[in-house]
Amino acid sequence: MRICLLLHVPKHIEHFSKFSPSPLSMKQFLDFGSINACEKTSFVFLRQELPVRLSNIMKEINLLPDKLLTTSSVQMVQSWYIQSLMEILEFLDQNPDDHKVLGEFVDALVTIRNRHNDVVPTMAQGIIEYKEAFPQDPVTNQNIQYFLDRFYMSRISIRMLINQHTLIFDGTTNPVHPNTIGSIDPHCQVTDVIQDAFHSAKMLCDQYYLRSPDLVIQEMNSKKKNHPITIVYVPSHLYHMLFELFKNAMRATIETHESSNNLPPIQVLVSLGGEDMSIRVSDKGGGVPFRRIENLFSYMYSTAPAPQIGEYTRPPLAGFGYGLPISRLYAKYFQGDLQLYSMEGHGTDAVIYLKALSTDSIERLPVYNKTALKNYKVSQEADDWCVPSKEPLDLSLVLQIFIPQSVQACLSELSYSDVMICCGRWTLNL
Ligand code: W6P
Repeated sequence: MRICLLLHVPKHIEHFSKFSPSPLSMKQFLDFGSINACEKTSFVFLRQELPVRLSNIMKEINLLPDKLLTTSSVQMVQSWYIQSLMEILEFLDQNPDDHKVLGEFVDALVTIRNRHNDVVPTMAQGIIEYKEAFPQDPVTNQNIQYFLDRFYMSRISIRMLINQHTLIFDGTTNPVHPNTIGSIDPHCQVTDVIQDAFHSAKMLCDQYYLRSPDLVIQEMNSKKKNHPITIVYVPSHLYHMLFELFKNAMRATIETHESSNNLPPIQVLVSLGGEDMSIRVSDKGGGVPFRRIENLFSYMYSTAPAPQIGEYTRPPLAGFGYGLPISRLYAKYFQGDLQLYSMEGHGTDAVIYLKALSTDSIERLPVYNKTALKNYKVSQEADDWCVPSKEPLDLSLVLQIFIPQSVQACLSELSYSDVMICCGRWTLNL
């Protein structure tokens, strides 16, 4: 059976990748967990939808440049995807009315989730291997960014589906949060999550720097004045984003006020409008030059071999690993975003934008199609913007000419180093 399946995996990937993933809304997620929650409906949906999401992203893994695809790390990740796909396909011909089948499906999902626990560090290792083997390869930061944003978004969505099914249908209620539906809190108190995340970051910060800035929270509820702001959301996702932002804000605050006795607090503003629920985290940590902001979200530039942790060295509080790019994916997953506004010399505002209405919170999923395919064709062509040069042109040496055919013959008489040909958009330096 297994060998037979393995042989047919490429065919199954072809088949299921022809379907687009079906994005679910918060409401649909909640319906799966409501009173008339139907494990059978969820099972029948997932045994189709999980292969669709897996196959769509497996097609994109296959488009990675060979030199990256053949690293042992990426090969390992790919084998996990093939194994998990096969295990779900086993359920296609099974009876949804059989309780034993439903139980085995939950077990299979738990096994799959555990198998993929280390995908992020393993992919990072693949990038390191690749950077070491081919330091000057044309596969750019841009290509890697494009793939990993889609790959990790797909992973977030698949784990969300698995978590919902296993949490809702394991027959217990969450003893700490009895009102959650799987991992979703229909009344997620934003300020509570902010305080939790701040507290955790503060513990790390105190451990590392022996001090930490304070927190000041302000709420603006334009819908219901002076009422605590709540949203329908996945508290663990919100926590992940805030924890990351707080670590960065604390590190910046402390490192720019090293010689000062008091630290400016980290200020948080939570604002609820008709469409958005926004959270701004402000620090006075000296800011980041505008040019470097994009790099903070780059997988390529933030992939460095893990620092060797010795007796006298500790991992830094923030600024290594994939914290920020993956936090932004969590925000985008339900149609939100995460942006940084920094003023070098002063500080940084990080803003999380989330949808205020659960009807707008719909999964944002990558789909494999021709447009995606185009993005994997590495362009060898020159950029359509000039590369800024630090040396100013010595205009006295430049003879500008527009060259009619008749004059071209004369060109051979000139010294080429003195000639710049301007022709439409193009400038040719000879
Ligand atoms: C900084 C850099 C940064 C990244 C993310 C969040 C806050 C901050 N502050 O200086």
